[in-house]
Amino acid sequence: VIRILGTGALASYLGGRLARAGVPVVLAGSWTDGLAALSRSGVTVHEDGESWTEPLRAVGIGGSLEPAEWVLVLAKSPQTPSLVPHAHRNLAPGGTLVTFQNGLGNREILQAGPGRVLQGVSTTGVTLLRPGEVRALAGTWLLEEAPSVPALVALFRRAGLEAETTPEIEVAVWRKLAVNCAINPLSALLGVANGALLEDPATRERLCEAAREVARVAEARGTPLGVDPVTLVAEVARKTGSNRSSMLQDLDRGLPTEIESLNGALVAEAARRGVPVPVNTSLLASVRALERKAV
Ligand code: KPL
Repeated sequence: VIRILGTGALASYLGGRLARAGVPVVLAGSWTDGLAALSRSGVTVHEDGESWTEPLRAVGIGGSLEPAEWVLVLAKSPQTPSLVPHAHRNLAPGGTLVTFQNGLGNREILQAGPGRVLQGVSTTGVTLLRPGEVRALAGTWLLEEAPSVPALVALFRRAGLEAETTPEIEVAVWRKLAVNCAINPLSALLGVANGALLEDPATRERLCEAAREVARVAEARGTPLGVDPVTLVAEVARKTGSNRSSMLQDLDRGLPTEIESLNGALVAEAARRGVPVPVNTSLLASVRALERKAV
């Protein structure tokens, strides 16, 4: 059994794809509206001009959970500390946890429990239209190399997802960080979908400079991105153009954002390495201010 912790956009999408391929999967979460909608009507996915609905098992995270070989953590970063006991509870012998969360530090927090924790990275852009209903723009699912991981990759592929292992998961984490530190706060501050960030020249320059700063910090800590950060961020913004970033979706719903594990963690790491990151510092301050207003 695969257990997914989370009932938001990415969790609903991944759960739906796996369930549709006949993979036994159960979502566990604490968002009552999400749980109710998924249990009542399953998940509805709009993707590639098609729409489909798939029944999905969704349970309260505090309830009785059957043993799972895989526990995939897809909840938002602010929830990670409170998820630790649930994440490790009823992990089958030899079972593994994988975090697909954005930002830095989630893996380390999850490692406070007894089970093995691996890092994953997903570049899929999913918008939650309403509880249990999402619109998805497919991306890749990268997983850290470990002996049991090819089995999970095979299940993802059976579900039609583009999945693979990588020996350089840290590089993947930092590439994704460059994307998220640039797209997420800017889209949240301006209230626009990802693609709109490329349209106005001044905004585009801030987007690109935010990504360049992350690349400089990555370089300073010995995990160079190995790709041009500007090309990377522009490509993701274009490919996920109609998606509202997860940070914008969080603000829309009055939820705390992932700003601390994204730009917050980046600014802290930059300070340790002596790398100036003025754009990220300013984005961090602005989103914190917006959060104080909204939450
Ligand atoms: O990861 C994302 C997010 O919104 O958190 C991107 C890739 C930017 C898609 O919106």
